[in-house]
Amino acid sequence: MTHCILIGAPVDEGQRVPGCMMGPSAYRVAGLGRVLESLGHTVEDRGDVAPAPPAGETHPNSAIHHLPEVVAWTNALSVAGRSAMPDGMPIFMGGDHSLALGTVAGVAAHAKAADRPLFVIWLDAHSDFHTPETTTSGNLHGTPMAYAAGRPGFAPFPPFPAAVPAENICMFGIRSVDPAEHRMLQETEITVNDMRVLDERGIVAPLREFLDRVRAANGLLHVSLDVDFLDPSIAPAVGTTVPGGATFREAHLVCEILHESGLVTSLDLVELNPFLDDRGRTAKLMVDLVGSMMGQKVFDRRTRSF
Ligand code: HAR
Ligand code: MN
Ligand code: MN
Ligand code: MN
Repeated sequence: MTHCILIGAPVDEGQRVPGCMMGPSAYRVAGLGRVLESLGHTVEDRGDVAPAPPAGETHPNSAIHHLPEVVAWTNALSVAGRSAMPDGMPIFMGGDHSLALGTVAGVAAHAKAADRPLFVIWLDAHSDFHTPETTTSGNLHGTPMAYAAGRPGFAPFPPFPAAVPAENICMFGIRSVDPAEHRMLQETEITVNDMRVLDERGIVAPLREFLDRVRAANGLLHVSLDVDFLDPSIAPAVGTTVPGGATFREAHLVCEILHESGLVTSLDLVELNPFLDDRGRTAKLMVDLVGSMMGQKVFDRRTRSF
């Protein structure tokens, strides 16, 4: 039984397709809390985080937009994440992926204080490994993984509390990487399980390899689940669809194995844009995936329900 702490992060400023601000409401409407309770967990909804007024930070890269807003979200979500960690498992309901600048920072600050290593699983079509200096789109949702890995070039943001070592980062589902990200990723030991790896090896072996390392190190494990990890045919409600994503069963299998591991300590749900959804189906799928990650079985022998 886990104490699940729902934290709304209606961040919309890290990209240019309005609607992610409706994400937290969509997760509540789709029954995220009810599903968690039905699995025997306790649920505390802390409402939506409210950032301080933006402070006016600037950056020489003129492509960047909404920098002060994203810095304000980063500060507020870092505080919310750090203070939730000792109480249970925070589930951050996004909001675009720039929210992870704050959530991973907060979780990393907690890990540092608890003297435990932090590991990150990034389930995404994108590597989100730009820095504010390298982004050409100016969309800061393309940067959180580089921030967490301690890449230089994040000057307008607060210093990252304790960089996540490259060996502790594992990406799945990757199929859209910009040239600058590709160059920087090649300099690191980050495990990039792109779709080719999943096609060839399947998702189980690479995931279990990583989870074994988390367990051996007694690590904390943050999972960041981007809607565009999923194939757009099953998850249309996202501003940056990329064909060739994870199937329904691949995604559930990842979540089921994560549950079995017992290792997940915090979770981001990001990039859901309910305005683009088809009668709530993407929101419902994301809620079902969280259900699998928290113990829902395909066939549960106890309840004999499918
Ligand atoms: N790499 C591209 C950019 O920086 C696309 C980033 C898209 N990121 C997300 N989250 N949708 O993964 O613009
Ligand atoms: Mn605006
Ligand atoms: Mn992303
Ligand atoms: Mn993405």
